[in-house]
Amino acid sequence: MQIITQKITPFLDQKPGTSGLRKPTFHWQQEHYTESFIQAIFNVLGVRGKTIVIGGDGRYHNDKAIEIIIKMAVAQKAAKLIVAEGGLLTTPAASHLIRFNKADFGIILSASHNPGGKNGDFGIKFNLNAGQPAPESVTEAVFAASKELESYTICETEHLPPLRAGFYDIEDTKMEVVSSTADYADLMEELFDFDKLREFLKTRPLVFDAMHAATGPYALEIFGKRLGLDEKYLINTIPLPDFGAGHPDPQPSYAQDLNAALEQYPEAVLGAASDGDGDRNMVTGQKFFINPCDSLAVIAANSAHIPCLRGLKGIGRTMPTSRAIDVVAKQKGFNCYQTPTGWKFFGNLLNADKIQLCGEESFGTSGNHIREKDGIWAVLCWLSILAAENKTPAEIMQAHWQTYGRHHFNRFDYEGLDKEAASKMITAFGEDMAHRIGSRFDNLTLTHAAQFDYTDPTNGETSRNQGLEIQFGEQARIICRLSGTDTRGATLRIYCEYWQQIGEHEPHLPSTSPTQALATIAHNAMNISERFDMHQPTNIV
Ligand code: VG1
Ligand code: CO
Repeated sequence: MQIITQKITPFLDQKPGTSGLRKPTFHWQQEHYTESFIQAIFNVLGVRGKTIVIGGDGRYHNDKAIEIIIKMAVAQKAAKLIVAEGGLLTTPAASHLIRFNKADFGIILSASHNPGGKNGDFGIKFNLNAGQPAPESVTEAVFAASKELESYTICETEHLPPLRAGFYDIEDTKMEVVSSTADYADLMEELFDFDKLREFLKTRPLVFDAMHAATGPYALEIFGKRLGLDEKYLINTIPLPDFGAGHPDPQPSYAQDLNAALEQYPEAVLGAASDGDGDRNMVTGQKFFINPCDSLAVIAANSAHIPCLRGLKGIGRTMPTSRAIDVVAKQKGFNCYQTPTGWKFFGNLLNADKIQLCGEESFGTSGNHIREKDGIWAVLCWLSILAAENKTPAEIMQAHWQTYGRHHFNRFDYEGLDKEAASKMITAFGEDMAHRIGSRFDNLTLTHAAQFDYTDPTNGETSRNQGLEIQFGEQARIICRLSGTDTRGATLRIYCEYWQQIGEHEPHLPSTSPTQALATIAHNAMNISERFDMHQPTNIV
């Protein structure tokens, strides 16, 4: 097998964002581009003698990228490659495989919920040996390495083994192709009471939309085979390179198929969907959407019903995620940590056993069984709660709000902005608000306005400027930050949270959303209409 060292002119734009490096697919298809990023990862994490997990969400360019990684790892004498069958692996399953096999690191091919295909996006993330997404110090080192890269090393061969389960030798490197679903499904079976859930699903089925993404085979294995759910309730389970031309983003705007299935099967009590790489989850009752912040709070409040969460001591949420879970933590005596956006910030807290449950407003929830968010795990948590409480999701939510109050929450996204202009606008807004502490806005008093800086309590590493946080005491918050996952122009995210006490005598919800009033304050204060000629957000979640 011939080994080639290919000289290149370094690429200067391989800076990982919130979750790996994401770019339009055609960008990755440039000559040497994918190879450059892989070499930068290898240069930082090492490759000779290492064990590496490889898999992806099946989107267009998945196969090509896997082929490149295998050829480069073999040329650079990796000891062992653990590759998913067909190259298909969800992000949570990848995290598990790394831990289960004590691998040195993993490379996950995914742009998550971004659309795929030739005209969509592709991405690469890399996770360390506890299964956690590389922290900022490592992603920064990879970026630095990529900017100085002068060559990469790869072997030339037309004869790689097929991605079918089995053991293979390629030169000095061992390659094991593993079932992508079996180990993960076994883990879920250890964490939950499958007998109880099987019984429950007999009369109160779940409808699950895999959105033609990586979770399809897992849903069939876990909900179908192991929990006995009729497969008619599992929709869009065939992974497709372009997700069936859909948007594999589990949120109300893309829930048409799920809603139609829930209507078709009125006996279903829970609806759920997951994203391209299976780490996100949306849960819903019949005509009753559950906000991810509420979902996290409900899971914490009902952790006694969830076998793997018994003994919960600490929880984590990202800063923009609503404080609904803080109220639960306070009442139940759990420690509560607030981290910047992105799962990578939970890794050290989980490793240090400071938290056993964590989540993000962006439909991410997980525990300490792995180091990634986990869509199917969250659905199994909800099924466990429903099976124990014998209530509908709407009844569970209502009861929760009565006990803890309700944190209304919405995210208002403005897409396609000029990055520098948007960034300056947030800074100016922050400075203006900081001068107005104590002022009244409608019936709210401004108490705090500053960028969120985070110091990791396990190692003292600091991450600055992680979003502008504007507080109106315990009552409300507005948070502004720019997305770190977009691939075409900047996206401004405005997160609004408003707490409402729901007494026994006022169980009905207000007809208008109080978060809209907060969004209007931010929109007007930043003068978005004039500055960007945008009179309303592109999307409200
Ligand atoms: C978004 C979400 C963030 C999430 C990240 C990766 O990042 O807001 O909460 O961790 O996506 O999720 P940003 O920077 O665009 O706001 V995934 O499922 O796309 O890996
Ligand atoms: Co994802």
